[in-house]
Amino acid sequence: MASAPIPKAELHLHIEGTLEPELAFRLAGRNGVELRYASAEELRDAYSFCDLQSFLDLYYELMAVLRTEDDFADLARAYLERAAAQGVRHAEIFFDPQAHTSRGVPIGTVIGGLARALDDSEERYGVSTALIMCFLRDESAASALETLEAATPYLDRIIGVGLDSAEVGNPPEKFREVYDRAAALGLRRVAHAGEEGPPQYVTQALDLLGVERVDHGLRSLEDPELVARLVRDRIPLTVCPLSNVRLRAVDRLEDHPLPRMLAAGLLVTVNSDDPAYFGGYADDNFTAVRDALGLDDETLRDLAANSFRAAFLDDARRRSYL
Ligand code: ES4
Ligand code: ZN
Repeated sequence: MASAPIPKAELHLHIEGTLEPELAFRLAGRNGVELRYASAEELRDAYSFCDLQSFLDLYYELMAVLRTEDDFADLARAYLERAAAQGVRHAEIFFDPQAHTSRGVPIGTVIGGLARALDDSEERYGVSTALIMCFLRDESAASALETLEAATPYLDRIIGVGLDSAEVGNPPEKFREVYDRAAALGLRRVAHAGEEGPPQYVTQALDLLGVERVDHGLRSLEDPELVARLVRDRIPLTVCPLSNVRLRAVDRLEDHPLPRMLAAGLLVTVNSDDPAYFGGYADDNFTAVRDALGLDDETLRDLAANSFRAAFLDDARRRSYL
């Protein structure tokens, strides 16, 4: 029998990216939403992407099936159950409120449904959780600010803010004011940067948005001064290996820069991003990099320990996981 998956924290996970085709069809049926695919199998066959945008187009299209609190609770429960089976003990979960409010789904429905699933997650699945609200960077800063204001009644449910969607042409500086406001509200700050965008976007996220963690950050490797800074300041990078291959940021898993990142002394974690679309959940990513890159057990243990080091946990809890 295979050994139990190594205990880990998941720090880069879009809850909308955990929508499996079968659940998409079940929710479509329940809500009377038409999908332009005949079956879950046909939909799964469409999961072939050439870049970030080609994925985002399908990702946003399928969100049409998410309409009620029950839908968001069912989505999150399905994820948490899978995460637990993959050794995840703590999950910091991204969600994209604007992708729902723009379709007429109130932010309270989104957060209320997710919160219902997260509330009994420790008891049911043994997974502690936190929610990170992401702004869509291809929408305006004004829309992000409105979203932040709309979320104020729910801030006790949200640990921090993030920045996702189409990166190139939407630099961090666009959201400086939004992040200042988030900081004033006591929220933690992270941002996707250096996935498809240049290393300057990583630097901007640090300097202008005050992020404590960088999501992806792969292209940081092109700037040695930036790497030195990330190492010195112990800024975690939440790397998503299967995502990087599926979205063609990296040609083959065998060529993934993860070993170079570790050798440089970066605080790297391994995560699943949008696991329903990219072919694997948290431990699937660990297993894939182990096999493709020949990582030894000690390196895998370091990666898992990094996930708890990089998590927004209080020290007592962090110690209990490490
Ligand atoms: C995303 Cl892989 C990725 N990159 C940027 N934004 C996203 N939203 C969901 N997945
Ligand atoms: Zn992501």
